[in-house]
Order: sequence, then C-alpha cells, then structure tokens
Amino acid sequence: MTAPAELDRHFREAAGGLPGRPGPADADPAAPVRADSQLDGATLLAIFDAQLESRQLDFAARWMQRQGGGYYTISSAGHEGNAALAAALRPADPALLHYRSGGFYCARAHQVPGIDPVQDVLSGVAASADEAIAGGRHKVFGRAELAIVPTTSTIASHLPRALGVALGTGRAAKLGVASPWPRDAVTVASFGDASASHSTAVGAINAACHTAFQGIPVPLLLVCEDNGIGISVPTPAGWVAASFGTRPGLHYLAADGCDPVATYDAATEAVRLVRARRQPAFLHLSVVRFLGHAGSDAEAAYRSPADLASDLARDPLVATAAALVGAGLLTPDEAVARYEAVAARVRGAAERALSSRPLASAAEVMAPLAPRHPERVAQRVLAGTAGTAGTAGTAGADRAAAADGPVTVAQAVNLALGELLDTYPGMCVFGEDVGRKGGVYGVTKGLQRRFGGARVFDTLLDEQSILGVALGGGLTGLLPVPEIQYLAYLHNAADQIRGEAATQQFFSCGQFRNPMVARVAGYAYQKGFGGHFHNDNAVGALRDIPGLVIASPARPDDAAAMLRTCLAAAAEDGSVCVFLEPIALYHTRDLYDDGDGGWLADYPASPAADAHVPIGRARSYGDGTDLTMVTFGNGLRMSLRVARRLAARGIGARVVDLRWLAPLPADDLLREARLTGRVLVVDETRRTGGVSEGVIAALTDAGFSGPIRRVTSEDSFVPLGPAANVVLLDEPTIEKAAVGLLQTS
Ligand SMILES: Cc1ncc(C[n+]2csc(CCOP(=O)(O)OP(=O)(O)O)c2C)c(N)n1
Ligand SMILES: [Mg+2]
Repeated sequence: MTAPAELDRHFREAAGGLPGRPGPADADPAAPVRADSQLDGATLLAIFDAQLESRQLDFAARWMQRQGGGYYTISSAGHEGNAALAAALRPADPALLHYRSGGFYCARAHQVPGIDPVQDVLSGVAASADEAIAGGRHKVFGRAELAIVPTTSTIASHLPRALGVALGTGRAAKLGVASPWPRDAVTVASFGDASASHSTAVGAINAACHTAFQGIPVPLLLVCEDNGIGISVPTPAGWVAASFGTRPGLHYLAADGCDPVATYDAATEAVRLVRARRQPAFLHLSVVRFLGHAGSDAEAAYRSPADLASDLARDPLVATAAALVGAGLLTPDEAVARYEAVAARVRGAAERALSSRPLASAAEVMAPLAPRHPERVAQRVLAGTAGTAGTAGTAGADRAAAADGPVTVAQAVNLALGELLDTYPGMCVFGEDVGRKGGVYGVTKGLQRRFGGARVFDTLLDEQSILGVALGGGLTGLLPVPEIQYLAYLHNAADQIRGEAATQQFFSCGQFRNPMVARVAGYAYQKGFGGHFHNDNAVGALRDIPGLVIASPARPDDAAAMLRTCLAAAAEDGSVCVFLEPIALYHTRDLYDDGDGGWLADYPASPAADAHVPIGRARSYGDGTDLTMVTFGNGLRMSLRVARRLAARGIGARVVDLRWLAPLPADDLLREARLTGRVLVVDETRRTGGVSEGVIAALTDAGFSGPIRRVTSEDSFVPLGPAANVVLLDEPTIEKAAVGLLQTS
C-alpha cells in the first residue's frame, strides 16, 4: 500500500522537481490559467489549498489513530480533485457527499466566512462531542452553514434523498414554502464507482431520469468519483461510462479528476447545464485511491506494485502544483513551501484535537435522536385544526359533510388528509396510485383534484425513491406524507427509514431533519385479496428503529386524530412517523352484528378533546375487573367481540388498544394491567419479533407481577386463500386463552 510517508515524499520530490519558469511567479491571478479554460489563477490557488488541507487531514487521522485518539481513517487521498467541483458550485447548493470528499469540504468551507474545515474534520476523527455536525456521533462530512447534508456509511443510500432535495427545491418555491436552499439551487450528490452499481444508486438515478424524461425539473448533479475499485474488487473498465453515458434524460460528462483544470471545466459545464435546464447530469471523474480503502486495509494483497505506481504518477496534488507552476502562479519551491505550511498547521490542530471531549453519557449521545415536545404538538394539533375551519379551500366543506354521519377508517383517513393538506401548505401526499386513482383502497380519493398535482401526485414504482422524495422534501421545508402501498413493500426500502430518516437528526445534532409521515397499508385478515404480500404483519422490522414513531390506529376516530398528531409531531419535532393502516378494517362498518355500525365513528371535529391522541397514549374499553386484554389493530375488533362473549360467561374484561407500537404506552399499560391483575396480550403479528414481546417486557420491567399470557399469529408467512386462517390469530383462540388465564391463576 502507498504509505503516508511515501505519498508525502513523492509530492515533495515531484512538485519540487517541476520544470519551473525563469523568474518570479507573478502571473495575474484573475487571468485564466490556460488559454482554453475558464479557471482563473485565484480559484486554482484556492483549490490547491483545499487539496493540501485534505491530504494533510488524511495523514493527521492516521497519526491520531496511532496516538490512540483517532477513530476514522477512510481517506480522501487521490480524490482531492473534488475541490474543483466545489469551486464550480455555489456554497448554497445542497451537497450530499461521498466519504472521500475532504477536498470538496475544505474548498467549500473557505467560501463561507468563519468556518475552519481542519478543525471540523479533526474533531470528527477524534469523535469529539464538540464536533460541528454530528457532535462526535460519527465522522461525516456535513455542516448546515455549508449546505452539506451529512451522509451515512451505507453507500449510495443518500442518492434517493438527493433526488428528493433536487425535486423539493422547485416544489417548495412553487408552494411558497420557506426552504433552506435557493430556488435555483443545484443539488450535488457524489459516490464511488462501485457504489454506482448499487441498486439504491441505480434506482435513484433511474428515478431522476424517469422524472426528467417527463419534462419535470430535476436540478441534480450526480458525480461519480471513479477510482476503478470498490475495496478490493475492480469495477470493469468502461462500465460506468457504458452504464450511464447514454441514459435518456441524463447529460453525461467525463473528465480526468486528477487534473484540476479539466475537472473544473467539466464541473462548470455540468453545473451550468443543470442550473439552466433543470435537468440531471452525470459527471464522471476518473480518480485514484491512495492509502488503501481505509487504515486497516492491506492493499498489497490485491493490487500490484505496478498498479500502485501508476496511481502515484497521477497524484492530483502534483497535477495542481504543475498547473500553478505552468501558469506562473507559483514556483516549484513555493508549491512545496505551501504544502509544508499546511502540514504544520494541520499537525498542530491534530495535537489539539487529541484532547477533545468525548460524549460522556447515554443521555448526551441520544439527545438529538428524536426530540419530543408533546405540549407543543398538542397545541399545534388544536390550533391547526381549529384554524382551518371556514378557511378557503374545500376541506371545511368536506368536514361539514362528514359530520352528517359516522365514517369508516378509510373515510376518516381521507378526510383527515384533506383537512391537513388545508392546514399545512407544505404537506405533500404521494406514492404509487395515490393521485388519479386515489389509492388502491380509495383512501386518497379526490385529493389530487382538490389540491393539485404539485401536492398530491403519483410516483414511479420504486419504494426507495418514494421515501427518498420524502427524505429530501423534508429537508427542503416540505411536510411529506409518502404512501407505501403494502407493508411487505416497505421492507425492500427499509434502509431509507432505518438508516436515513431515523438517523438524520442524530448525525446532525438536529441541524437537519426530515419530518415525514409514511402511511403504510398493512396487517392481515383481508377478505378476497390474500397471500403474504398483501397481508404482511412484520412490524418487528420497524419496532427496533430508535426514535421512530409507529402509529397503529384501528378505529376511524383514532385514525383521524392520530394522523393529525403525527403531522404535528413531524412539523414540530421533525419526527419520523410510520402510520400503519389496517387494510382489513378500512371499510369495516360493524362490530358485533351485521348492520350494527359499531365500527363506524363520527369524524372527530375540532377543536375537541378527542381531536388529538398524544403519542404513546393507549385507549381503553370496558370496565371489567377479571382480566385486561392488551391489543391493537385487527386485534382490537377481535378482542372487543371476545370480551362481549366473555361477559356472557360472567367474565369481566377490559380491552386496551395500544394505538402506538413505538413508543409503547408503558404507563397506560401498567395502570390497566394493575386494575385487573391479569393480562392477556392479543397480538395479530408474529410470535417472534411481534408486539407481544415488547408488551410483556414493558410490564415486567415496570414490576407487574400478575399472570400474563399471550396469543399471536404463527411465525409464518401468510398463505393464500382459506389456509391463511390456520396461521392467523382468531377469536376462538383468544377466548380460550382468556378463560384459561382465569382458571390457572
Ligand atoms: C450498502 C453497503 N454495502 C457495503 C458497504 C461496505 N463498503 C464500504 S465502501 C465499499 C466500497 C465502495 O467502493 P466505491 O463506491 O468504488 O467507493 P471508493 O471507496 O472506491 O471511493 C464497501 C463495499 C457499505 N458501506 N454499504
Ligand atoms: Mg471506487
């Protein structure tokens, strides 16, 4: 592997030995550095300084690791040409960057007064609690003042979000919603050559092309920093150009990313195209990778010495020094002196960074994870809904119509969405089939007609992109309400919730937030439309995501009120909410007997006490003293029906609807459990990883000592047809368990 010392020596020798011009280097910095280029001398000097800083930061990170005070060694060495990309952009253009973006970061930081990129990066390496963006939670390139949104280590996972930012900038301006980015912003997203073949990248780039192909503005600049390898696996030569060179709707430009002049000119042209035409472009930069994949990488095991030597001959820092010397802006000695001055400054900063303050407690680590202000959320719900009464728009009229009679769950959600679209000017509802068709189950019917295609729209069939539009939209000031057609289809895009949405505030100390309410139709018991994929109940994949709010309404009135709460929490706290809608109950009208209308409810008018359901508060039914049935979703309807049969047998049951699967309503749960001393958990999801495990653990943790039993569905996928009934929890099983619980205790 090319060692830091070897790289250092090579630069000094190569730059110091450049063929100098006679006399002092006193060229006009305002003049182009080459006759055929737009790059002027002052900009090239700034690019050089950023590249030098980035290189020295890489050396410093390894030195800090050896001192026992550095925790991150993935370097930018060989990729420093991205400083020229930053120079071609505006500092307010939102950027979501590859992890080798030291050059970009330093260059942009120098465009904004008061920011020291050296300190930023080194305090990140040291995992310092005082670090500017993630507060020591990860080493990321990010900073709000620089419009750099931190990205995670999951390669390519930021590209759907980048598409969302690009789409969001124009939409926010159109809707008159305040946004941190200017309306003519170019969103830039960079990634490696191996990452370009990741399905997330391929999907996001395809979504950008698909959108642009329809003439919709997509001001997105995609930058592939191609060093020809992903850890140890070479990318086939020519693959990136062959894959992305001829995509419909995508401008493709290529340049030698080691040559600062070529990079700057190509980047300037790409930025011009994207900004002027509002069309996506793909800038393909050929770069090299020094210092291995990361500090621990034994590169010699998979790369030949000849390979490594040919990379060294392309060192972008030497190329920039040569361009400066060639243009008469520096002498070779001045280039080396500049390098040494930066090295000394960075080394001093690294020494200081070693005494950084680490995050010291779980509370400190978790503070920005998912802030919650329940009083402010409540105020917002009540003020928001009250404020819209009688306002312009049609929601008021629709609410009046709804007040004429009780509604189903589907109608309640539809009415609430309409009301909330009226309340929040930045709210957008989108997904597969939500627009013209109004949703597979009619839940979004009529909304596009009322609120227009800018706020209620169909997307392409790609859940990662749908969530990416939400992630980026939230960052741009919108209030996204994406729909995932079925719970089974959330799983193929789960990282966009887990790795991206839920971590945004955590890795940015709340400087960036992506509020969203992802509506997901889910659970089983569908009549006539069976099989696993339409009857998925795998909520475990969501319940373990830190900070995520999971709403699970079962009744029409709760559905409307809880949706209001989720939107308010998203707006107030930047909360990421998953709103699980029980498909089987969408159109259910009756509870006990045909025609009783027991599952209908009046649309909860506002302002009224029941207009809002605080996050983490359960709802209870009945006042039995023999046992407490704890349930949610379809389980609520089954439990209420069983409770009536139990009453006929002289057994008094209370039924508790959790309503929120995360955070669980632990206090309500304990209180209701203690009222009877016996608990039966009625969980329609799986036995393993389902909700019952969390409920029992919460009761045990709180010291509940009475008998607890649980009934669940099987640890199976749901089969097609009547066979579904043999794996799903049913009423006889619930009733038997309730009776058994009383007999054994
Ligand atoms: C989704 C995902 N899978 C695997 C990894 C582990 N990983 C980190 S970097 C990397 C290679 C990326 O190569 P490339 O995109 O070419 O970027 P480079 O490091 O060469 O700049 C891999 C496999 C990851 N971070 N994310
Ligand atoms: Mg690579």
